[in-house]
Amino acid sequence: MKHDISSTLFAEAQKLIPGGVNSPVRAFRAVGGEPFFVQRAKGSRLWDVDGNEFIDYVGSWGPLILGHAAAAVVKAVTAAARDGMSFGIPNPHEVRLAGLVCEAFPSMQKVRFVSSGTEAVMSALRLARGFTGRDMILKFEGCYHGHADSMLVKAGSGALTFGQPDSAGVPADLAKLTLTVPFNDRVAVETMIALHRNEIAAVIVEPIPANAGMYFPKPGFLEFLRKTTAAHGIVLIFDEVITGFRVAKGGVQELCGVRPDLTCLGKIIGGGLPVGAFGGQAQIMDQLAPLGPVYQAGTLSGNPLAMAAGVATLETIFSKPEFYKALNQLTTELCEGMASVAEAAGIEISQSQIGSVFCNFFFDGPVTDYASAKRSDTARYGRFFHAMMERGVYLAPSQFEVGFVSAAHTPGDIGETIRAAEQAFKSL
Ligand code: KE4
Repeated sequence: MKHDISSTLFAEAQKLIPGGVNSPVRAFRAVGGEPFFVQRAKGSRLWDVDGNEFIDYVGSWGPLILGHAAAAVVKAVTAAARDGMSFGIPNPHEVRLAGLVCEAFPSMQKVRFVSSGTEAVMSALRLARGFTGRDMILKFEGCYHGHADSMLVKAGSGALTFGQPDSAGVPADLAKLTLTVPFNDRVAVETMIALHRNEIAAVIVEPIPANAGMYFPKPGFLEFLRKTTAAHGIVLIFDEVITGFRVAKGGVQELCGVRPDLTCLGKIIGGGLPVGAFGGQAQIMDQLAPLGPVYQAGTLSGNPLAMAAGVATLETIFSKPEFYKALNQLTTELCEGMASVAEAAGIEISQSQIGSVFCNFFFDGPVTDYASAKRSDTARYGRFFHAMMERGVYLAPSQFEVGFVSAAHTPGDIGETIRAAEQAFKSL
């Protein structure tokens, strides 16, 4: 595969940008080799600067549920841009997007927009601390909630990919305020809450962890978290940055019926532009400045172009009653096909899928938590990743990320991917 121009660009990038990338996982360190540079993308496809074409299952890590350069989104952003790029004063688009988000998430009586998932989580944690007057946060090993200091403790995603569950630069005194327990472990949660009675401000969880690959809550676990946090005056935060508008219009909380106190969103609600959001009960949200004592702000929060992209994305989804059924069915066909060809090639994988999110662990047992996910054969995953790239399919450049199917993917894409996987598995 021709890679000259990407390689030249990467050499130049490394002189100017640490690691040559603006986010670590993009450096391909987990799978080896060098990243390609994208020239353009449309629908389910990416073209790199050397002219190679790929079926894309990363989709910018989740935002592009409609596919790349979706017509409705491009039209909305272009029109918004003609009216000005940013105002730093309220604009109609942010009110419209707030309405769509709160319609889809009944637990969100109010919402505030920010510019990334990290910023949404950071703000939600400060809000929970301000609302409760408590300092500690309880999270789950392997869950990733962005790179705010408090969250880089036994984190997933890039932090896990680099085998550095704890990041340098996070003050020990701050890290002490973040408690971590194994996901799905009720006893550990109850023990930690008993040990730190009246000290824990919030429990934050990815209701379906998707940053150490993907695994699922045991039946009743989320309901247990809801009941236990409510009993102890602890704010329950669902980090639905990945799952919001992805696994269902109303995220995991729509599927399981558990209502958190606060929810963090990102990715899809920005349609590919920088957006995050956090929201929940009005009595908590109204603690935020300018109403209350919890300060939170942002120059580009509610940016009209990002809001317009989010509105166009959500309105497109809302306009199609069968949107998720069709998308999820196509993803199931992909997963079943990949599992079948892996088995035929004698390759053991442990596959997880919900909606249009999937993960193929190179591991011969069930993956039910962070510990089992970490036992995956990451070297074999790396070889599979490159074998698929050679055959025109771009998967996540890390075993500890997930894949996404978009509404732009076609049955033809799925068939082509399964045929590529058949050859790739045989080559391992
Ligand atoms: P951002 O700050 O990257 O917009 O969102 C942080 C975040 C928060 N919560 C969850 C559940 C997330 O998955 C993320 C970010 N996801 C990663 C991919 N697993 C972003 C990709 C990257 O770091 O480059």
